[in-house]
Amino acid sequence: MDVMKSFSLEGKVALVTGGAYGIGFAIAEALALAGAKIAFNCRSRENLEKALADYKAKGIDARGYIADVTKEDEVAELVAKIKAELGGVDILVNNAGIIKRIPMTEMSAEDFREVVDIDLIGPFICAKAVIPGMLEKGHGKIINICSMMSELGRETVSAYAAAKGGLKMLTRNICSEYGGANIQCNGIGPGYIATPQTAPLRERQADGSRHPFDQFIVAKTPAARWGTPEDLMGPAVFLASDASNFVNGHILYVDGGILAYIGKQP
Ligand code: NAP
Ligand code: GCO
Repeated sequence: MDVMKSFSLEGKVALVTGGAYGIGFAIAEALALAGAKIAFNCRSRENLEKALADYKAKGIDARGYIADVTKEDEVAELVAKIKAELGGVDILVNNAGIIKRIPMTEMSAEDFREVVDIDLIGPFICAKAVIPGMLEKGHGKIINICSMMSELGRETVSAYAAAKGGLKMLTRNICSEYGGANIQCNGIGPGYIATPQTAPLRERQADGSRHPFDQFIVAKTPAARWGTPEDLMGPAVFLASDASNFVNGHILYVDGGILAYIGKQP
């Protein structure tokens, strides 16, 4: 077996939802570097246009589409357009996601539903849209971007934790339901990554000091740093490639060791 060739994505078509910036952009870049053709979607035309320029600047001929992952008709049209322009989706990365940091007793059911809608129902809708094509092809890779909150809770993120915990189990269920058709569905559980989504947790205080949460996370992470989207590139190529054909239903935590560590004695 040519082990290094098993990591190649030549001839494959990858859809990265929410791939306009942040983690999704880095994962899409990694899959492109491994040979895949890249499609991504987001809701904002401004984000799309800037992302297309950013991909082009990296020499990546990515196709961008406006589509909301919570809208079944938009996702169906997205998958059809990709098939017409690039070919059927071989690799789906369910990356699009939001967070709302609100104490549960102050959070409206509407806010809770919006987070679950995007972070859990969206991945269901997108997986449901691409699996038929994967069944026709006889192979497929689905990578769900989970979270520390697939395993742990913390104050103010009840909806997000519920969604990401559910996404872990959706990952295992897709594995269970379609593993026999040579479709592998795994998760990546990023630790605390420096992206726009976590910017509020890293903002400098009025006196110029580091945000208390920033200090907490660095102390709680054995690697003693925030992760970067680039830390997720290698794991994503592994789970998108033939190198992981016997890995299914697994959540690969890329967290600098935070989940393994009880924390330093104060
Ligand atoms: P981000 O910087 O906020 O980017 C989120 C992306 O998703 C944007 O491109 C956004 O574009 C898109 N998006 C949001 N809602 C969408 C929808 N309904 N339909 C289509 N696209 C949508 O987030 P990130 O930090 O890169 O995180 C990406 C994923 O990793 C999320 O699932 C997040 O929960 C997860 N994660 C993040 C961290 C972290 O520390 N950053 C750690 C663990 C897991 P538009 O707004 O234009 O749609
Ligand atoms: C938070 C953070 C986390 C990260 C990530 C950790 O408010 O705790 O936003 O939820 O985004 O999910 O893995």
